[in-house]
Amino acid sequence: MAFEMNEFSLKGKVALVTGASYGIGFAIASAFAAAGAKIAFNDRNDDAVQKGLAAYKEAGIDAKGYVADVTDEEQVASLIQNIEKDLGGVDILVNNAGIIKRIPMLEMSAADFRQVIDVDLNGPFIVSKAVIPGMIKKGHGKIINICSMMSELGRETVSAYAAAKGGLKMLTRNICSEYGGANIQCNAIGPGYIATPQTAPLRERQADGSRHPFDQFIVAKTPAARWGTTKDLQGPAVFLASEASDFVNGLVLYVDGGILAYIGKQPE
Ligand code: NAP
Ligand code: GCO
Repeated sequence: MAFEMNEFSLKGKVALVTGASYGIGFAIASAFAAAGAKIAFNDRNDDAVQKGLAAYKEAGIDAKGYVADVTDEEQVASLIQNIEKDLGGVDILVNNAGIIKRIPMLEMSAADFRQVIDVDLNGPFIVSKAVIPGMIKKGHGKIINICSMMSELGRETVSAYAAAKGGLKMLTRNICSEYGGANIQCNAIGPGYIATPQTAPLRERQADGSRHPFDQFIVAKTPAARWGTTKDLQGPAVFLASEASDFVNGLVLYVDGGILAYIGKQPE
């Protein structure tokens, strides 16, 4: 059986990447554009969408940007209708929009906990639910959920985020289970520690110019001995969006420089 490189092509596919004005979402959407896809993204306010549109334009990408909050079912319904009108039905969805609140559990309010679950878990449910009927009609679809190290591991201060990302791993498997028969592949990417605005507080230089202790901890805990870049996520995302992965379903592909394989540095 001959293998053809165009199995990785996304030519003519319509891809929606949520929360993709910058950061991981922007990098994934840019890779999809390079592979031939038409790009739609949303963000919660017009300012972020305009900044995103300028960034895509600078990168030579003709993306469409929309204001929509992923936690709001009505806004998401109009988002999907507008994309259908402007570009066609969504073939590829990346549930990327996410937030984190780093607060020790005993100091965290139930309202803060709920808000993280709302964006990071209810959001992917709402957006997936809005695109799956169109994918069933088309006879194919790809959904990629952006999970985390915290889909597998806990740490101090991120109880809500870990609960949401652990839940998102199971939502991934459930969408695969429920709609795999309709030729929809739902997989996830579990990024390791990636240098973006979300993780900037963990990399801030100390007053004496030395590296943040968490920054040093992550480099020591990562066999690749570095933070990930948004570029590291591009190839895996294109693979999971393309026909090359048509029999891969319900998987979390960890792109973490080896963190999950490693017990940690031995004592000297
Ligand atoms: P980021 O830099 O904070 O970007 C997140 C994006 O989501 C922003 O554009 C943000 O918009 C948008 N967003 C937040 N809430 C939204 C909502 N309710 N509706 C629509 N858009 C919303 O984060 P990132 O580091 O690129 O992370 C992207 C995804 O990867 C997140 O799901 C994150 O949890 C996950 N992740 C990140 C890392 C990492 O190390 N960076 C590792 C693993 C997983 P605003 O600008 O308006 O806030
Ligand atoms: C944290 C981080 C993480 C990462 C990422 C790891 O405070 O521990 O922000 O949660 O962003 O999700 O995969």
